[in-house]
Amino acid sequence: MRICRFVQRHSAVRIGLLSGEDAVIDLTSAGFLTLADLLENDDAINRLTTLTTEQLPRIPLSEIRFCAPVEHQEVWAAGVTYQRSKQARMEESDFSATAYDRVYEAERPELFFKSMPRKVVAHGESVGIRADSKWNVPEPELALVINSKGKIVGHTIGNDLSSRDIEGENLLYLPQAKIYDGSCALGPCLLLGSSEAEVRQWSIQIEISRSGKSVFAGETSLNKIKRNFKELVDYLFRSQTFPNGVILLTGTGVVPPDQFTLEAEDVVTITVPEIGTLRNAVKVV
Ligand code: DO4
Ligand code: MG
Repeated sequence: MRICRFVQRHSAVRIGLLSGEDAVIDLTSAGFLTLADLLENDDAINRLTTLTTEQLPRIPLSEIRFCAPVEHQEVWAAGVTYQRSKQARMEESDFSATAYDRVYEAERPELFFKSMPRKVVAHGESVGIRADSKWNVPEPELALVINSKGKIVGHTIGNDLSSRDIEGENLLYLPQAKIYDGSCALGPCLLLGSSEAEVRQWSIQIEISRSGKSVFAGETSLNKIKRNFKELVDYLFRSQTFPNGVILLTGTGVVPPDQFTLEAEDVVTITVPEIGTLRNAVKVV
């Protein structure tokens, strides 16, 4: 079941159930007013599973705009969870190489704050690259959707945009490399109910195009994530509560070549076939 937040023309934000590849069923008239209703409440999910949708409005996707699939959840991210990410970070900085090497092997994962919900960019909106950075990259990542009880209730697609020169200059600059306007995109929807074993059989793909031509494409299996999802969630919830739930990006396993940097008007397309496609143009912020 894939659910989303959307607007139709000037409507208020509504909750939708994606139907096939071309339409959304408006769940608002069936009493589903927020994502939180569904994520926090097993009964609501059961109700959704048995819902008869024939009487509900069915709207073509061409008539809606997706909103980011977050309401009040903070967004956090795990780092250096793939061998490829560890290798790329060690190459980007002599200064920080040992830190990345150590955290990959350490018991405690790297977890960092990524975004306030109101700053998250939706499918179809523009993501940002920093004006004071010369080396900006997208990071295509699986995102875990976790409710306030620490249960993984869904998955979505994330882009953890990063400034690699700022990150590489000094590890203490990590928040500036990772958090700025437009640096986090999520969407287009949430897929409810898949187990970790199922998700690990999927892959995540990225394509970056410039003036209509592909300038980078890559793909990785989600099974290459070194740590299991429960371990990441357990660490995130240590000494910390999330009354509205939380989204956790699980790290990147696809890194463009070192000469590559994003430019304004590039288009970044990230796909997990089982979830959908998150596409965003790039602007300088
Ligand atoms: O510490 C660097 C960030 C790592 C990261 O974002 C990733 O591996 O995806
Ligand atoms: Mg990342």
